[in-house]
Amino acid sequence: MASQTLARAAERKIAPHIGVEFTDVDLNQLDDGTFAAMRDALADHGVVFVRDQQLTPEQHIAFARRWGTIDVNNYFPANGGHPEIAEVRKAENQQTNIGGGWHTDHSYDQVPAMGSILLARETPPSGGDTLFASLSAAFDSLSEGMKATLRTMRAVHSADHIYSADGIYSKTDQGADLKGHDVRTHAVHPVVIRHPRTGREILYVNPAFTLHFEGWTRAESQPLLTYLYQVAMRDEFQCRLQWSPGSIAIWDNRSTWHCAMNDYHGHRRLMHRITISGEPLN
Ligand SMILES: O=C(O)CCC(=O)C(=O)O
Ligand SMILES: [Fe+2]
Repeated sequence: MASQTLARAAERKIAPHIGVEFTDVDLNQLDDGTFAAMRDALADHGVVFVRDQQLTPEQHIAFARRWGTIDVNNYFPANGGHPEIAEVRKAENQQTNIGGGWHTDHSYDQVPAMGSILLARETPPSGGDTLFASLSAAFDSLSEGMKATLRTMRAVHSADHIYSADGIYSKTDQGADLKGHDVRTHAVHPVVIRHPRTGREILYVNPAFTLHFEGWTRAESQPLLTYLYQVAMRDEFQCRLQWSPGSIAIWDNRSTWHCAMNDYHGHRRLMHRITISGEPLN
């Protein structure tokens, strides 16, 4: 029998609660078995990281379509001829970055995105890492009393204070690049959701887009939200990705937060993001 050693994808956990890296894979030639393993790994670990990929924009889109329907972002500039690809960029002369505070994308939508596939095109000589946090591990760490209370609650989310004409970005040097100033968003989601694939419980509030608990004022909501955010931001629930051109991260928006470090002033960083549609949360 002819013997041939084929490169086989391997998985390596990045941190105890979140993140897995796939090695020995070419996303342009991903067989169905490895893709299924990647889908399972995403549900189990929240973020899948792959390095050294050579994807054209068309190949990036083709890979994204294997995960689901593409959700075109309202706010980020599109890449040239590809409306499916949002550019997340910071130039040498800009001070503000995109996603520089902890958040999960699209929680302000009625049906939030499943996740994103972020591909590094240009990276600074050092810095520009992205941190990810597991909101299922954070939820698991709470007391039974707190968990039971949170399971009865819902929270209100919006992006208007971030992206509208008088929102946070408009006051920064990213303002001119962003669009969708007139888009209005408002969504109410359970504070504790179940992951659609694993059934695992997830704390579903985030510092960027959650305004308050339903039926509570913002002032009443703030102390409990602040406490929950402090829990979720604990180092033990995080992993850190260090990018180079060709690195790709796929994250699950329901079970994770992310935060892009802004520690590379004077250098360019360009990422291509494709967002995948999700399903109603409950
Ligand atoms: O640039 C990054 O590392 C992440 C930016 C971000 O928040 C996003 O693409 O959703
Ligand atoms: Fe983001």
